[in-house]
Amino acid sequence: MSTEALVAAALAGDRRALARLLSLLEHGGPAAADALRALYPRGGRAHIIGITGAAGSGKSTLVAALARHYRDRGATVGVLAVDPTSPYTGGALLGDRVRMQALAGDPGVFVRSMAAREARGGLGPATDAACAALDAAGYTRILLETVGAGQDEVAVAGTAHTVVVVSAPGLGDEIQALKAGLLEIADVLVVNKADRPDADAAAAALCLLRSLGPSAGWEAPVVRTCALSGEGVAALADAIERHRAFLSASPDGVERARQRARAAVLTAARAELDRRLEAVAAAPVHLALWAAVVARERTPLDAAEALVQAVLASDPTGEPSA
Ligand SMILES: Nc1nc2c(ncn2[C@@H]2O[C@H](COP(=O)(O)OP(=O)(O)OP(=O)(O)O)[C@@H](O)[C@H]2O)c(=O)[nH]1
Ligand SMILES: [Mg+2]
Repeated sequence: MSTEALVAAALAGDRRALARLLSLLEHGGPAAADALRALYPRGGRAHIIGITGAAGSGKSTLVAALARHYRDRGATVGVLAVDPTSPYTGGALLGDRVRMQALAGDPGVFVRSMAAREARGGLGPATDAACAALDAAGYTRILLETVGAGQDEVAVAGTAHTVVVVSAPGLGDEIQALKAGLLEIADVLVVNKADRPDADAAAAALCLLRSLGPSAGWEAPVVRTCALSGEGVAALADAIERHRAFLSASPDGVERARQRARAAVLTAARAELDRRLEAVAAAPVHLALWAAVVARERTPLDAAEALVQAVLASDPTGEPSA
């Protein structure tokens, strides 16, 4: 099937074509670029919701619960689980198998895991491309789960319209979140596992931490959820919708769109530069360069400069130009 036909089939609702399209986008290269060119003008309607936070806080369970909630209200849902280390498989994809099984076979839900090895935070050009594909295919809510907490997780703000930072009582997450800069990117703060006795204390701690930060414009609400029972999930969805409304009605939304675009372009540019750098470095002509560094005739920094010059002189396929 040609790329054009694949895109057409995916947009017409063929799920297997969509799955193949996502693989093609993940793989990258000229076919992916062609596909994305066809997809991009068709998107812009989906609301992308980043779900991030500490490992084990219940992100996957919450994603499943949110997906169910959106389905009950007639919205179509795309789910992207991004794990930089271990690709999930089928049933193990989301924490709550039962909930996801209830969604399996529902044509209004499309679940995909991505083993985005290439980028910080597990997010890369392939993630942006996958969002664009799900968006163009008509999924109106895209849930993007990133794994673990850490500095890299901040990258989700470059892709998502609304960032939900999930913590749970007893994990010491409030402090961890602050350290990792997650508090700064949070549009909605969730204390999940609200069925636990120390949930109130965790929520109070988060409210306190939030009050220490800047509060111009949007102040992230703190929502308590129990993803297992579904309690609080409607309130979370409400908070997300309020943030969506806020974005569409304020200059912050315009600025944020610009920042997202910038992040997407820089992410893609970095990946492309890296690809071309690797291609150029693989040319035998550079063996002399490594040898010069071994012989201490050149510093790695000076050799790097020579390599950068070679990249700049190369054509986009990565071949050094004659
Ligand atoms: N008590 C309680 N347990 C929960 C709740 N939500 C999730 N869990 C449990 O917490 C554990 C971790 O849930 P996951 O949804 O896999 O958490 P996660 O944040 O996606 O985990 P990673 O993706 O590994 O970082 C599972 O055993 C869930 O059943 C909740 O609201 N209450
Ligand atoms: Mg998970």
